[in-house]
Order: sequence, then structure tokens, then C-alpha cells
Amino acid sequence: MIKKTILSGIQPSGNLCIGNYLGAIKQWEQMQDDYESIFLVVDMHSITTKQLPADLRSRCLSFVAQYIACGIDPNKSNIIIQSHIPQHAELMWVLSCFTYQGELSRMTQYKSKSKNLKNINAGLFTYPILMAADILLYQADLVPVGSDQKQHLELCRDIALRFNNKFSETFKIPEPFIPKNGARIMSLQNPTDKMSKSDVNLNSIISLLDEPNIVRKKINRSVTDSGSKVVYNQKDKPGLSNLINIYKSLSNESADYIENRYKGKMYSDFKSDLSDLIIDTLSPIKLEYDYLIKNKDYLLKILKDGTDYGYKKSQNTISKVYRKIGFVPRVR
Ligand code: AQP
Repeated sequence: MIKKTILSGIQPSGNLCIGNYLGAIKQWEQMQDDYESIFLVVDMHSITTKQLPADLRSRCLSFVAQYIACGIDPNKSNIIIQSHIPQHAELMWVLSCFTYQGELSRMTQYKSKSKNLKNINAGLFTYPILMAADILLYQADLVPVGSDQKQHLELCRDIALRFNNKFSETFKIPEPFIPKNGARIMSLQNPTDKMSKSDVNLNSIISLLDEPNIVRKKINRSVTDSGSKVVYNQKDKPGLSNLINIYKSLSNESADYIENRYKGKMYSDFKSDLSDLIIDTLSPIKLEYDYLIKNKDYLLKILKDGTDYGYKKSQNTISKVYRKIGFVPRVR
């Protein structure tokens, strides 16, 4: 049976955090047996915000090692650095000519990301077209998305349908895939904001490579709400509820079950156990990562295989697109 293709990616715009793990990588790991899987390190997206070149370079390889350490098996999944496949940029240009300025200016992520910026670069505005190119290039069937990315996926579908209607069937129309247990993890310091790897306040984030004593410190210092009972109430106790969500996602236990276990106990008991749970999850990942990151040749081989696979797939799509829009085929 032909497997459906699933595609997802993360921007190397900071160190991977537990939000990325629980909201994305853990889901990918569980899906890789059932789908033809493509997991991207989307470095081209990350330069829509300021990056230090040396950091970006080392972070890309570090992401590949962290994907594998988290359970992404290179024998089952394809791991690709976006900029290694030039067809992403090529397709983006073509799709730009089939996307309206009005559509882009309605994107809520653009509105929020550009709110406090003085000089807004065009990349931040056209980012959703690059995302559409990422997806359509590989003819992905399913794209796991968090609620914040749903609007971008809808735009991707609109662009693909527009192109297909104008030139005949070219792109597969991707469906969003909303993971069942994909919790949205919030900042440890501002629990109404999403935990983001690029947050400058490192106390807001648990990074996948944080040492145990750092994890403990960050959880102890995390903002909780007044009162002392461990109860799940997203509206009145967003800080505590966020910690319960992390606990739930790591232990696969329900909020009721967790509340019952901590009846009559203090926040500090709960925070101490949560720290243990996070440390138990992250320790084997860190151990594997420390081994992988020293094996650069191995990581480069995985990337070479990923690029070979990706290049072939994306070249098929871009040739088809160029032919349909009337470009003269290149003589080889
Ligand atoms: N806090 C989160 N909870 C659950 N899932 C999350 N994801 C990100 N943060 C959380 C998921 O991780 C993937 C990575 O997305 P991305 O790197 O392309 O961009 P993002 O969503 O903007 O992630 P960050 O960490 O917040 O990046 P920065 O700080 O650079 O903006 C997506 O699948 C996302 O749903």
C-alpha cells in the first residue's frame, strides 16, 4: 500500500524547547511508521528574524541531532535542511505570482510578529508563500499544524487550488492534521503567551538540552497562581494549568487523575515531581544527542540521503510547474 506523505518543519531560530517537542517532534515520532515522512529544518524561514550566522550554522546540525535523539529514525523518515533544496525558493517565486497582497496582509501571525518591529522585512510578509512552497513541492497529503499555523495552511490550499484550476491538476491539496495530544505549551513566565524557542527570557523556556539542575530551577521559578490547591483551571489558573498540561503530555495521564494524586499536597510537591518527569524524559535525549553531535560525518550522511530524496521529489514538481506556466525546459 502506498503510504501518505506527511511533512513538517521547525525553524532553527533558537534552541528546541519542550513546546516544540510536545507539540511537534513527539507527534512526528509516533507517525513515522505509518506515513512517508519528511521533517525539515526550515533555515530559510528563520532568517525572517535576525540570526547570528555562526549560531544559525551550528543550530541547524544540532537540530538534526536533536530530531534523531528524540526518536526520529533516519531509516524511516527523511530529514532535510530546507536551503539544501533550491526548489523551495524557485517554487516560492512562482507561487508569489499567484498570491494576493490582501491575502498575506490578513495573516494574523504576520500582524502579531510585525507589531513591534520598526523595519519589517518583506520575508516576514511573504513567509506563508514559502511555507506553501515547502508543502506543495513534496506533494504532501498531511501537514501537522498547531492552531497558529492553520491560517497559513488554508492559504496554501487556496494557492494550490488556484494554480490547479488555472493550469490543470499539478499540486496535491494538503489536509491539516491536528494531533490528538498536541498540547499547546505556554511560557513559564507569561502563561498566556506560547512557549517560544526564541524568547529572550530563558526562564520562560525548558530547552531540550537543559541540564537537570536548570530544569528544576526553571520549574520552581515558574509563575503559578494564587492559592495552593493543584487544580486544572485554564481560565483562572493559567500558570498551574500549563504545568499540568506539560505533566499530562509527558505522563499520558488525565488532568483529573493528576488533580487526585495531588489532593492535600502543595504546589511545591507537584513542581518537584514535574521536574523529575521532565528530567527523566530529557536525560536519554541529551545522552543520545551528546553522542550524535560528535559524529558529524554520520549527521552529514543523513542529510545527504535526505537531500537526494528531496531533490528528486521536488525536481519532479518544479519541472511540472515550469512546463505548465510556459517556461522553456532547460537543456541538460
Ligand atoms: N509552545 C508550543 N506548544 C506546542 N507546540 C509548539 N510548537 C512551537 N511552539 C509550541 C510547534 O513546534 C513547531 C515549530 O514551529 P516553528 O519553529 O516553525 O515556529 P513557531 O511555531 O513560531 O515556534 P516557536 O518555538 O515559537 O519559534 P519562534 O520562537 O522562532 O517563533 C510547530 O509545529 C509548532 O506548532
